[in-house]
Amino acid sequence: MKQFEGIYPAIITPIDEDEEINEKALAQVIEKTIGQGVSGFYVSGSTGESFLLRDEQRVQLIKAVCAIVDGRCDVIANIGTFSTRASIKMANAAAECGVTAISAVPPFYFSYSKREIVQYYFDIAEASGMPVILYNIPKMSGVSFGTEELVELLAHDGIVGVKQTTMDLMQTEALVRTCRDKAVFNGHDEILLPALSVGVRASIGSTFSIMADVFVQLKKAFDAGDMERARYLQGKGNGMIRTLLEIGIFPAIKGVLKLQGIDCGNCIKPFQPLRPEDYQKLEKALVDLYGG
Ligand code: HMN
Repeated sequence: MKQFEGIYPAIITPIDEDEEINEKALAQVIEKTIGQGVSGFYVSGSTGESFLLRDEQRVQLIKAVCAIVDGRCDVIANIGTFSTRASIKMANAAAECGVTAISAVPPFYFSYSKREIVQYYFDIAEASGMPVILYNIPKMSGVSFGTEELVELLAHDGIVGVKQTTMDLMQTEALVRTCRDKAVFNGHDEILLPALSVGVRASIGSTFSIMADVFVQLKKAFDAGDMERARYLQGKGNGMIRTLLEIGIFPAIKGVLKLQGIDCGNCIKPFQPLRPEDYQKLEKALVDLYGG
């Protein structure tokens, strides 16, 4: 079974003034982060504003990322949407684009039963034949998976891993220990070091688009047993994350990319453009992170 290891930016979706995908800026973000040593990309996720994109834009995005990456690293596409049938359609389209694996946010809004959610994942895995990575993000999806439920899902041959966007490290530790042949991804960048300490080997995160180098180095330091340096780097990254969260994580990430010379536009409305005072805070956070 494929081993996933390393840093995976949950990539933003650059857009122009008409809210259409800007593939040139997408390529710039991908090249910058590949140069910093990432292991792959998570595309069309929350950071990618997937639920604000039209279906054909999501497919365009996945196709563009696969073409730009061109086999140099992994591409994982979140294909989750509101119905099983629509998710399978998106999964098949992603497979045709050449993704390494698919991932799916649990179906939300209608408060489905656990039985319905489990079946949703089994149906996607079986119909698409693609390796599936579960997407555990209770804060945004409103779906709270219990540990036993995740273990049951991970026992399915087609389900190869889970992305843990949760602060529940006790659950993450249990999954790493119990599901040894499956990939458990950390999903909160601000706890990468604690997640590594419970045995996690890969991390998907939105802030890696702007500072992948910090987290690539952090993991290297951890692997080399240099905890002092790993803690230092986690602290550096967290300084920036604090500012991003204060401003609004997704618009703020696009703001930092603009300051770094890659104009990815604003986030799709109803997200609002950043204000001059937001840029001032981001400029300061960048100086604190990388120096002036
Ligand atoms: C995605 O689907 O885009 C991501 O994987 C989301 C990712 O897990 C981020 N989670 C949220 O934004 C809720 C984190 O990278 C997060 O932005 C970061 O840890 C700061 O809290």
